[in-house]
Parts: sequence; structure tokens; C-alpha cells
Amino acid sequence: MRTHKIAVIPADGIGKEVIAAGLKAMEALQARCGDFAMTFEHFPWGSDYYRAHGRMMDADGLERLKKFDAIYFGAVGDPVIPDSITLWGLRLPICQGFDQYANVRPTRVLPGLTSPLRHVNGPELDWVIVRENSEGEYAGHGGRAHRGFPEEVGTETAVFTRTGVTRIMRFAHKLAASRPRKLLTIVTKSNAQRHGMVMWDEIAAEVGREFPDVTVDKMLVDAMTQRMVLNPASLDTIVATNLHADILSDLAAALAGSLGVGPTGNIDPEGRFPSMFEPIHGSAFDITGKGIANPVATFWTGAMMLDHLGEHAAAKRLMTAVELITRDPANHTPDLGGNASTAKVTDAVCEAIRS
Ligand code: GGG
Repeated sequence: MRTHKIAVIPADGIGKEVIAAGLKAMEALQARCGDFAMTFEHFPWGSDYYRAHGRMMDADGLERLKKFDAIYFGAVGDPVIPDSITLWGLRLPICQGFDQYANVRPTRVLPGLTSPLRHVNGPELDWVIVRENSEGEYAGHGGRAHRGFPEEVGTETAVFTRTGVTRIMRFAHKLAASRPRKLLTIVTKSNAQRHGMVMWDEIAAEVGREFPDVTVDKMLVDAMTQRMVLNPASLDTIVATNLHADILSDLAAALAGSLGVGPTGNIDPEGRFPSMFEPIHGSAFDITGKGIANPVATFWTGAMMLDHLGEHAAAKRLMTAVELITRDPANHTPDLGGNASTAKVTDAVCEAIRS
């Protein structure tokens, strides 16, 4: 029997609710498939842990996580503790410490869901956004001077390296080459940002020569938002910087129906460290505890995790179950315009997995 060791970090807000739902689906899958097992170790890290211990995760956290095959993560963010502490104390140290430099965000309109775009009715919107996950504005460079004085200065330096850009470009080209349309859109802002972004353009052209079968086009990020709305069918695989892709993928998920259906994998493509899978949404404390969080993104990211672990049949079964139950509006949570609870959607998915 194949066994996979999974570290579970529900963290904050609705992260706890959707991960509980995701784990139920994983249990149903193991029982149904019968040829693999998963062991789950829970880590209580997050904002409550910070309140009790003064840190978001244990000092030896990365060392302890290293022995796992993958990490199933919920969400981070707190109404009181600043994001600069919660994000930089848990999610980013894991992504950066494990060099999960490729953040993969598939987006499509699941059966039964409605895009806010009138001209989208299904296959017109089928994208994978690749977010560079280790550099840019998230490199942590910058500073503050003359705090509290009128002369106060704050800088946030976007850092791009040849190694970092080359490897994400290669990853995105390979991914595009593996999809039927073999189409890659490279997003930058190289008209206004004339150093690092121009380097992106240059490296993109160099890497592109290694992939003659991939059709490449280039967009500035501002124009890209318009194209995503007006001509979604013209896009397939998309690669952008850490910050740009973060923004674009929230837009993408909303265009596919809701942020509640957007999954992501933080991948170490070289397989040196565990990769981490999470819904793209945050902790959503406005709905925490109400039992109405949408678990679909967490199921979908669970399918990505299973694929990553080589459990392709189980991943397919899970996505088939998700795509079966989303057809019924009775399984739509409020973010999708329905009134289903997290528990109802979870029960429906588990039932579909079993049948
Ligand atoms: N599950 C995703 C999550 O918790 N995101 C919280 C967040 O603040 N992310 C900021 C970012 O990804 O840039």
C-alpha cells in the first residue's frame, strides 16, 4: 500500500473549516480507492498560536515539516494581528524556506457555476496562472526611515534574479507545452518598470527559444486585466511576477464564479522539499464560524496535491465528484449565490466519491 505523509496546517479563520472539509474528502477517497493511504499530522500554527506563544510557528517548524510528502494548508490572516506578522510568520517562510518557487493556479468555470462575464459559459475560460513565488515585492527588501516625521520614507524593492526568472519561465513554458493549446502569455510592466521587468522580457525571449512549439505573447499587466474580462478565450497559460499574478489570480477566480473556488499549489518543481497546497482565499474572518465557507477550492487543491503525489486516479475521482455536485445549485454556498452550508457541500462531495 502506498502511504503519503501529509502535514496539515489549517491556520486561521475559515482555513480551519475548509481544511476539515478537505480531510473528510481525503478519508472518503482512501476508503473508495483502497490502494493508497495518507497519514495526517496537524500543526496548530497560526494567529491563535501567535497569541499564546508570540510566534506564528515553532522555531524548528521547517525542520519538522521537511519529513512530509506534502502540506495541506488553510488560510492565514487575523482581524487584529497585522498581515505583515501573520503572512510573514507562517505562509511565506514555508514557501520561501522550501523554495516553492512555482505557484500554480488553475482557473475554469466549474459545471453549474456562473461567471459574471455574460459572454462566458464554460470552456471560454480555462486558464492556468503561474505565479513566481519567491521574488519580486515578496523578497522582503526595503525599509522605513524618519518614522513619524513628515520626511518619512518607505521603500519596497522588487528583487528579480536571473536564476529566479529563468526557472519560472522554464516551468511556465513546460506547463504551456503540456496543454493542448500550447499558448503562453507573459505578463510584465516593462514599459514603466525599466530594470527588473525588462530583464523578465529578455529572459523570456531566451527561454522561449528552448520551446519552439509554444506560442508566446506578451502583455502589460494593466492591459491584461482588460483582456481577461473582454477576451478570456484568447488566454491559456499565463506567467507573471509574484505581485502581479497574485492580483490577476483573484480576478481570475472571481471571473470563474468566486474566490471560493480558486485552488493553488506552491510547488518545489525539483522535489527537494514538500510542496504546499491551499485555497487561494484568505481567512475571511467576516464569515468565520458561520459554517458557510465554500470548501470547493480546498477540494480542488486536494486534487492537485493527490496529482502531485502520483495518485492520479484519486485526484480524478475527487474532481469528478466536485464537478458532479457543483451542477446542483442546492450545493452552492452564499459566495456562489446559494445558501448551502460547508457541511452540506462536504457531505455531497463525500457521497459522490463513494458512489
Ligand atoms: N490561503 C491563502 C492565504 O491564506 N492567503 C493569505 C494572504 O494574505 N496571502 C497574501 C499573498 O498571497 O500575497
